[in-house]
Amino acid sequence: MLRNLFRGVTDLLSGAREVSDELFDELEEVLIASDVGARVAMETVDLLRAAVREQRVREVEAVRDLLRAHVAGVLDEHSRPLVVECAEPPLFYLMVGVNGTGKTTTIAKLAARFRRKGRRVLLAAADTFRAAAIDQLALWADRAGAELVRQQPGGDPAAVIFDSIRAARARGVDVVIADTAGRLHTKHNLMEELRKVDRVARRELGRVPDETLLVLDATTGQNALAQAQEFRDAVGITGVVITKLDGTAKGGTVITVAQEVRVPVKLIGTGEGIDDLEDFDPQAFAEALLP
Ligand SMILES: Nc1nc2c(ncn2[C@@H]2O[C@H](COP(=O)(O)OP(=O)(O)OP(=O)(O)O)[C@@H](O)[C@H]2O)c(=O)[nH]1
Ligand SMILES: [Mg+2]
Repeated sequence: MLRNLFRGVTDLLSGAREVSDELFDELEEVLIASDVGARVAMETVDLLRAAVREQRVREVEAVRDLLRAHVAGVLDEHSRPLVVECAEPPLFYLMVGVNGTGKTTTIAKLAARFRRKGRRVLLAAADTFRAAAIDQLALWADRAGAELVRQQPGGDPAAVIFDSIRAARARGVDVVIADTAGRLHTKHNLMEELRKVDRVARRELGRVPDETLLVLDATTGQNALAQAQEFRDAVGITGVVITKLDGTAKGGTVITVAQEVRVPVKLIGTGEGIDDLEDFDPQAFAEALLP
């Protein structure tokens, strides 16, 4: 499923014959081309140079092993598993992100996963911006066997959240997953609306959401970092979902987000189907990047 995520890097390292200064310069370039942020790429290569000097490494293969271990360490540092239990149900997830990153699809995948474990799931259609968005969620709710709370298009998203939590308690639902409208992280009024959604959720739950997951599209590259910083500052995200990792050669976004935003990557999306969701495993991901 995860193939060629770091094609530029693996091509360089399998083509090179010797460990040289040029190799490190080229490595920095291909890391950046694979969407590792410039600063992270520079720091990574500096660390590698130092390790190679210290350990008197001569084989390109060993450089690749060092890089893989370093990446696994970076990804592991802030890693934390998805919260799937809570003392006072419903477990509550809020999904946020810019337009088209895969929020609604990821919700469907999560709902299906909880349903497979026999949990009762309710989806909150708090993307009230477009009628089609509500219908899309309703369709997924049907397919996944989840319940749905919706209001009229154009309604107040915070009111949908309020209704959803109340309905979940009344019906004995285990998990509520709230969809929100895609919004540009630079649009102040929309970020303000999201803060209100978050406030209402906290008030109704009597705690912060168990997960506020920022959904990032792996193919958007360096912009993912700016998105992560803005959403983190606005609503305090607990984890990141990186979607569309199938068929991209730019897996570097994952490293940049992990190192610069210091929020754990919790899930990865590997396709458009309802089963194409995996828990993020730092070691396995590092191996997929640098097989
Ligand atoms: N290849 C691939 N496509 C995905 C993945 N996740 C979502 N998509 C596709 O991305 C497109 C957008 O997905 P949505 O779930 O509607 O995205 P959204 O964030 O809810 O979009 P808005 O509600 O408009 O902000 C759809 O065509 C999905 O099938 C993934 O992991 N891999
Ligand atoms: Mg959506």
